[in-house]
Amino acid sequence: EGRVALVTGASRGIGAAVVRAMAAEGAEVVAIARTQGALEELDDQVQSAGGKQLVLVPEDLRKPGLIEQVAAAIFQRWGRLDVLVGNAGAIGGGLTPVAQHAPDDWDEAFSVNLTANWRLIRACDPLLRMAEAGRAVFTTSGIAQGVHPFWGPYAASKAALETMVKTWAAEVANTTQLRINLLDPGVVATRLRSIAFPGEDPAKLAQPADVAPRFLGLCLPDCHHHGEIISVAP
Ligand code: NJP
Repeated sequence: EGRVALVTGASRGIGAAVVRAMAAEGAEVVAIARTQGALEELDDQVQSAGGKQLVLVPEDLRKPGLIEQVAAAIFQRWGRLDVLVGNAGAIGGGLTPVAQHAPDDWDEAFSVNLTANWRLIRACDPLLRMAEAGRAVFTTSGIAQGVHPFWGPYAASKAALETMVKTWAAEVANTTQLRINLLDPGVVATRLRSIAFPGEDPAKLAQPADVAPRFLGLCLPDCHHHGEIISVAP
C-alpha cells in the first residue's frame, strides 16, 4: 500500500500484468511503454478495479534523457522509489543467423534489453536507496544461458543484462537494504512470444497474470533474494 513502483514494458503482456497486480496492492505505479492507447486502457482497468491512477509515460525507452527525466519527476513527487521493474524487451528482428542480422536488429535488442536497463540502474539507484526497502527486478530469459542458434542479439543482450544486474547487486550488497534480482518468466503467451513462435496456441501457455505474482514476491519488503536469477519454469 502506497509504495512507488516504476514498470517498463507496461503496455501489454507481462509488464501490464505486473502493473495490474501492483496497483491491486495499492501501489503508485509509473508505467512506461510506447503505445499510449494501451497504457490508457490499462489505466482505466486499474482504476475500475479500485487501484490508484497510473502515471503514464508513453515514450520510447531509447529517447535520450527520458529515463533521467522520469527519475527526476519521481524524486520530485515522492522523494524515493520503492520498486523498479525493468521488464521491457525486444527480440531485435526475426529469428535469423547471427551473421545475417540487420544492424537495426542488433541495436534494438541491445538498446532496449541492456542499455535502457543500465540507464534505469544509473538513474534509479539513488532513489531506491532512499526507500526503506528498495527492490529491483529485471526480466531476463532462459535463452541467455547456453547456446541458442538464431537468437543471437536477443540472447546476447539478455546474457549481458544478467551480468550487469548481478554486478550491480554485488556492488550494493551489505551497503543498503536494496534487493536486486532477475526473473526468467518461462514461456508466456504474449506478443513477443507469438512473434518468435507464430504457430503456437497461446491458450496452452502460461498467461501473463500467472507470472505477475512472482514479480510481486521479489518486490516485497520481506524478499531475501539478492543477486539471483529466479526461474518461473518448473
Ligand atoms: O512481451 P510483449 P512480453 N520503449 O511484447 C515494451 C521477457 N520474456 O510481455 O513500446 C518502450 O507483450 C512494449 O511496449 P510498446 C521479454 O524478453 C518473455 O513477453 O508499447 N517500451 C511492451 O510493453 C521481455 O523482457 C518471455 O510496444 C518498449 C513490452 O516491452 C519481458 O519478458 C520469455 C520498447 C513487451 O511486451 C516482457 O515481454 C522470456 C521501447 N523501445 C522472457 N520496446 C515470454 N513471453 O515467453 C518494447 O524468456 N517495449
